[in-house]
Amino acid sequence: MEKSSYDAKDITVLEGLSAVRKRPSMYIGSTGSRGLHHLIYEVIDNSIDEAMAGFCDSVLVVLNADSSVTVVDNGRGIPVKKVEKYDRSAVEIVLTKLHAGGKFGGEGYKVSGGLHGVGVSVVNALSEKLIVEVRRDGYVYRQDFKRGEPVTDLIKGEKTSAHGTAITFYPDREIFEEIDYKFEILASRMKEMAFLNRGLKITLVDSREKPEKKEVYQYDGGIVDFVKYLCEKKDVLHKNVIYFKNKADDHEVEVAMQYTTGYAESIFSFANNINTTEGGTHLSGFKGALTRTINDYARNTNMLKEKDENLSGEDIREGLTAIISVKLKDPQFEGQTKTRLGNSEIKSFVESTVNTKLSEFLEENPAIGKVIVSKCIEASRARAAARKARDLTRKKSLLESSSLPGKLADCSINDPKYCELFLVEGDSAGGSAKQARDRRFQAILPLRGKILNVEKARLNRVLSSEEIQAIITAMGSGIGEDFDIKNARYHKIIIMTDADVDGAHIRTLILTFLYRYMPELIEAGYVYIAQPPLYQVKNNKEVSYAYSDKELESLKEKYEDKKITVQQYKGLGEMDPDQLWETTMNPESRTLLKVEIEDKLIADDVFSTLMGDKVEPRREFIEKNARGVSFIDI
Ligand code: 0RA
Repeated sequence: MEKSSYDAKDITVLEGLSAVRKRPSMYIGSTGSRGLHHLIYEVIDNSIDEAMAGFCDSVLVVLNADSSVTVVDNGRGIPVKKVEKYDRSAVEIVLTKLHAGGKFGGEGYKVSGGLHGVGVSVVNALSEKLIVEVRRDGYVYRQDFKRGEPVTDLIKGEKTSAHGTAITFYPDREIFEEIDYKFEILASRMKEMAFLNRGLKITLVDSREKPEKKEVYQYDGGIVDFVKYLCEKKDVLHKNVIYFKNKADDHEVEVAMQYTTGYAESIFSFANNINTTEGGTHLSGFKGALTRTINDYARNTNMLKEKDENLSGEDIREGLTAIISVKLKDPQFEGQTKTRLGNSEIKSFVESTVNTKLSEFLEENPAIGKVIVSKCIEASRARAAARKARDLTRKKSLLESSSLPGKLADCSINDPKYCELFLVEGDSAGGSAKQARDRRFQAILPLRGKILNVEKARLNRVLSSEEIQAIITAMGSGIGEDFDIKNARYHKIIIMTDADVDGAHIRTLILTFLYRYMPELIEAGYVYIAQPPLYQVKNNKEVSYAYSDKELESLKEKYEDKKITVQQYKGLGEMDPDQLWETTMNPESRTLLKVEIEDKLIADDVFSTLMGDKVEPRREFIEKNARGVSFIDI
């Protein structure tokens, strides 16, 4: 009989873990690197929940040499008693039933219900092997699983007075494309978790390396230490971080903030330790209260006169680094990536907390109040000047028939979906690219020399830079408050610079500008980096290209006994247009690197380190990352 629709039997089957193995991406997002790391977060989140509930102060994460991962905590341990309804231990239920964890957990705040929120059973389903060890009620208990199915009972072992859970899992090679954990990605997340849970000790060990690598994160200052850390590479406007917290029955809030002399707004919000990158009620409560409190204070102290307009939210947030962390019993996550907090009660709670506590702080610290308000007023003046300049350019564009930059060689197709804009370093490479391109859908904008470092400049100066103006008008999508992605004239913007130090610098300058002023382009996946070859290898008439030293080595091996000539390309200009087309621009044969923001916090940090005022952190960063990892891999 042919089956055309699901019946009741199918649905009960789907409740088990086989559904997870059939469609892993539905549960963990992907079976690539992100999904793989997701498994680790899922397990850790359960340990963090124990910490938030006050039962756990230490978590150990070990990346084992055999590609397994062990997570150990000193929480209560998963309950070992039999659950009557299923006639199995709670341990087994938690590890084999979807969403079972919460059912035994009681009242506390939870990370594990949030972004990841699928439960350790999903990790079990996607693991070749998983071993759980529980220390609880005086004994050690152990159970083994294979691809989500128990292969032993829960076995009671030796006596112990300790308590906690240890889970070791082997991600399934049938499911994951590649099993390669990235220490730095895990490290930054563990660090974040430690900042958000004051006092919690998180240890990350990489046993794949000899000697093994070990880092310990533990911050007695909590999010105050977080803000200090984020500001380490910036010049601050006042010495101490401003901090306040407030608690009610079902929720609590903590805010830490510090003004820097810079121009970027670096505010990060969290709900139950989940980075709410889409913001939400807690963030808008904070922003509203901040704007109101600073304006009130500025008026009360007569720094804003009666005739003056109010300072805008943007003026007030310029140069501000802040962490807003709320914890709530019943978080509602909304938005495309489920990272926007929806609970409406939180907005007024955060608002009234910030209104009260920040005005108190300003009253008690008038010297700090003064430098902050002065900075905001300065920002407001600069913004007014920028607006004037922009209004002028807008008028100009109405008057002139073509307002596109003169240096732009535009493409002939009008549909942005198919159009590509190449930002090319230097006029000579720009010339080759213009000859090489397919003019139907590829536009070329040559940029002269180093563009302005926007990390060190305010909007009005940014807007008066000729090269940046050219990028803005060519893209057509506006900037800052005027930005609208719907007006983008190209859906691919491709940065094409030389494969040398200068090229890397120019690429970083362009990325800094895009990240700070048009982050939506990056988020939409419109920004790419061209990959020109580093070498040309010739054997008689056969020409091949190497895009890395490794590729060069394997080409040399391939032609082991034959005569070859190797030409190293120092710049795009050394390639003739045909070669440039074939190796770097032709969609059929090129590779492009898509720029993605894995974590805004890391990105913010990287840009302020690389492009900010302080020299020492930059040197350290470059020394640490110069080999292998490149800073565009964020
Ligand atoms: C269910 C209920 C309780 C704790 C846990 C699960 C739990 C799960 C994991 C996973 C890793 N570490 C964990 N720690 C605890 C509550 C236990 C109680 O009420 O005593």
